Amino acid sequence: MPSLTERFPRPSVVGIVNVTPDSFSGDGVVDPAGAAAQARTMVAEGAGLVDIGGESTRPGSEGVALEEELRRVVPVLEALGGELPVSIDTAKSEVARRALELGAVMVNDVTALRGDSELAGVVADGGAYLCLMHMLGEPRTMQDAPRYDDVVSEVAAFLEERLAFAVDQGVAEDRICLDPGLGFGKTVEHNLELLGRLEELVALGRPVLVGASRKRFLGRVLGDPEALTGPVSAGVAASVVAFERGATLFRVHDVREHVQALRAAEAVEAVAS
Ligand code: HH2
Repeated sequence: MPSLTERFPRPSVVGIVNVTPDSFSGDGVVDPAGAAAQARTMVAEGAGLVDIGGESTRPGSEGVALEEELRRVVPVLEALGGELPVSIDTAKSEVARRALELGAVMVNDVTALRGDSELAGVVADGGAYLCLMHMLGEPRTMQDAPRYDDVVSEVAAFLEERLAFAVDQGVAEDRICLDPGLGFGKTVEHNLELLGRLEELVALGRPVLVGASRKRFLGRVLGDPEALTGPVSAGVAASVVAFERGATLFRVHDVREHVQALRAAEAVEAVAS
């Protein structure tokens, strides 16, 4: 199996397919045929991967039971029949195991292998790619006054430790990417600092995935202190900023806009380097 960078070269766009009734951006689709159609459209628009999730992790959310999460995502994976490159957005080993059996190639775990003790083994045995994300606290309470002394060095230290853990558990290092977890236990300033100093995470030596798309900090930057989402345009800007600082993967709701913007940014980089 190729390394993550060979399979998903910089920049690669990851399209978000939320099979949920309660995702923060209101984009959730609950019928399997609709979700599968959305995934196909995203790949046709240039996504290198689609990230399918059956549990919202928006601030304040409670999580869903295993049976319900399986009931949401398995029919979508079955409808796709292994024909698209799929990542499964889950912290549960049983959901990951079923998804890998049904053709998924990556596990995107927002708990960075701190939740389900069997998940690392499922990823290692399945030879899957893995995304390790930073989160302070848990979704229910993570936005209650998050504090860091230096957010970037603390996130970097966390990701370095989780990377070592995953490798120790048998996951091949060249299949792992790292994610600062924008919006997961972070103030607006923390998110901006992570984006602005992203090189410090890229320096850890693994591809970095960034998920700024539609997140509330973008709406708040634009002057609405109560915003629960941000506009597509600000998300595209955040992705381009992250690309310029070395990010490889971009987890987004609006694939076409990101593919176009990143192509332009790539063209600039190609002549300027
Ligand atoms: N963000 C969300 C969910 N999963 N995974 C990674 N690796 N990085 C992220 O930034 C990330 C993620 C939240 O966005 P979304 O899936 O659109 O919303 P919800 O969790 O409410 O379904």
